[in-house]
Amino acid sequence: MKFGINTFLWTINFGSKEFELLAEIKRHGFDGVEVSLIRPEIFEASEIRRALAENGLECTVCSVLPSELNLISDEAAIRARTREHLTTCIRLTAEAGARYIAGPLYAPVGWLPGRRRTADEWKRAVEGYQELGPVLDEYRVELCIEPLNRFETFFLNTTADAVALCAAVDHPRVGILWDTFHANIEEKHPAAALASTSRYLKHVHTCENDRGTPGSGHVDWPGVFGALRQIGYNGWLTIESFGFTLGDLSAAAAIWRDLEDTPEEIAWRGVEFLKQQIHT
Ligand code: LER
Ligand code: MN
Repeated sequence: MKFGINTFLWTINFGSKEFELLAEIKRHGFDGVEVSLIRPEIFEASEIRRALAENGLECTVCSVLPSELNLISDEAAIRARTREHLTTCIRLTAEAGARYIAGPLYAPVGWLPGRRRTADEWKRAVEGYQELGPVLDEYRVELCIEPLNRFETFFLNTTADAVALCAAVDHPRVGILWDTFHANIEEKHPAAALASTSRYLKHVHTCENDRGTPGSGHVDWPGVFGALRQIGYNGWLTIESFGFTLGDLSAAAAIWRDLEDTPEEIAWRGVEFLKQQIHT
């Protein structure tokens, strides 16, 4: 398995200003960095590729939709703009040297219309991802769809729904990003849910139940690692948490207090803990 750190811990838009972090990230034993891609026009793909390579780090991409975009919107023009945006993001993912683009790429985080998802929305998501299939093939990128907890989306909350969505899309490059934080809220048995993702699992976000340091709370880590072993997962384990004072980003993730003394503690202690778990 490979260990990554998501840069939401420090910034909403990762770029050259943050390259000074890379040597320290490498020194603490990470194999890669998960960079955020929200606004393509400011994403420094080739600079990121070069800086990560210089530091011996690999890249994955985490993406969320800007508030004006929505793959399941009832407006065809918005869906078309969202597919165009995702096409650009997939190309930029490849340009940054990454093979995975991951996140809740169906609707903006925090969009809660106050009702259940409709059959039409489900169909639009399936069709939207199917239309992106050839783009994923062209750039050899895997799209990892992330179910979020009910307070961040109404569209996809459970692992079972994520599996059903991927089965309906039925494209080998479309699969699941499974996040320990969201699963802890939504699943009765997170480890069993993780095992049920089977061949659809493409990426994992590791985070404690309070979004703090992995290993410091009540996430069932032995269960999580047991499930990963059971399905033969050999991909990324990326620590994802959020800066404590990052304005909109902290607000989107509902971070209203310091989770640890410093954000770095989540990364450095977290990776140490996760590596120990592999050997237990
Ligand atoms: C959001 O809660 C999350 O888990 C991320 O991966 C980005 O949306
Ligand atoms: Mn996540």
